[in-house]
Amino acid sequence: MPRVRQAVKGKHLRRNFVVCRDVLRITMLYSSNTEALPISEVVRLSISLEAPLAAELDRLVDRARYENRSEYVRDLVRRSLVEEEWDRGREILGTITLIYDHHQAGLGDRLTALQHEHHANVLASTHVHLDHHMCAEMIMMRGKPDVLRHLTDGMRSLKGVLHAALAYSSTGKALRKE
Ligand code: NI
Repeated sequence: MPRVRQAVKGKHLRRNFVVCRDVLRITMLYSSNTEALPISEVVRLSISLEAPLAAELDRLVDRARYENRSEYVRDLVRRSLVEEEWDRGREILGTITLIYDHHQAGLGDRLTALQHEHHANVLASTHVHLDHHMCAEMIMMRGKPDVLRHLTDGMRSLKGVLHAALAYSSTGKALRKE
């Protein structure tokens, strides 16, 4: 009986393998039709840090609830890549968060007009009514860093806008080169 079970289990495993192989083949074909994703090779690095700095690293890893140092360092590198994209003026992704008083005369129309002027950059926006007076709006944008900064500054300077923050992110192109 154990032998039969073993055989069934083996067949089951083989079937799973075939399915996995087919999925892999489909994925590879799909990738070759778009942009091929390189299969990442993991490189082991050894770095030297002074003891206090190493302790700080471990504290940061713990505080950010990473599984290990490698995960933390990977994200540090990715964060630097995103910063580099912004510094070099590449096409990036950014989200503007606005807090404003909608009772301010004409403000809603001005904010809408600014977004229409940048319609090619605006991907989506979300409006939340915080209370009787205050509104929050999140505007997801794609474009050159200067354009997004200029738009954020333009919105911040409007009377009634109490906070305008631009969160930096990436289209992901630079991050995919792993
Ligand atoms: Ni509102």
